[in-house]
Amino acid sequence: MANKPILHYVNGRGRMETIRWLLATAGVEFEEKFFETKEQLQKLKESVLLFQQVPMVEIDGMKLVQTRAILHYIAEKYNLFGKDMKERALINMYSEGIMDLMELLIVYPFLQEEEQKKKLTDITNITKERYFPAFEKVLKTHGQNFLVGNQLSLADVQLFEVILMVEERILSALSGFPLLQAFKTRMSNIPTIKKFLAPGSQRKPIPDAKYVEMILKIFY
Ligand code: GSN
Repeated sequence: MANKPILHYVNGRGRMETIRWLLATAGVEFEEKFFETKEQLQKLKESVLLFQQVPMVEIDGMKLVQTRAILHYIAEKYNLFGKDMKERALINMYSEGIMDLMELLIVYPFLQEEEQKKKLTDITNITKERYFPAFEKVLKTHGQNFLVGNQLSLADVQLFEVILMVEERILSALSGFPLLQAFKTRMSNIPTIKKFLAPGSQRKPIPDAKYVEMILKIFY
């Protein structure tokens, strides 16, 4: 049997969390190697990180860096990347939009308290006026269960992840988006996703002050 992928990152969400989500959804078991100090990261940089950056995933004999490259490889390998070029273009387009929104939520915990207040208003507005209406419209237009080709893809996994991320910060974010609410319920009921959502999985918790401190200590 092939070796399990090994994920090299800190013990927190950051840019690795979507990779965890994708593997978990595909039903792929993975190992994690966490670094906790600047020195441990430095060692990795000097040995295996092509651009001296994480996330890094050891998979199928490769040491892959660059989040998108990793996501695309896993999506392709596990049939979560559409069935032709056009479907892939749509999946990439949706995925990039979701990542733009995700980036705002990833950065949010690192802001000062005053900045956070303003940023939360910005995130609320952009979510409710740009991103959620866009995906509600996609689902409405084709009337299917998933974003592309009536089949689960990378874009669905990311949309589901970002919905949960937004709801952690803005409780009523999905109100007024009935198709996204139904999408969320459908996704939650996929057995591999259900398992990842359950306590004890490799899913990482919402970033707290301790996480922020750890990241600042290691990376800065
Ligand atoms: O998407 C990617 O994987 C890259 N385009 C960016 C990765 C990145 O910025 N990694 C940072 C940590 S922030 N999130 O994981 C990193 O490894 N910084 C160390 C450094 O010296 O640049």
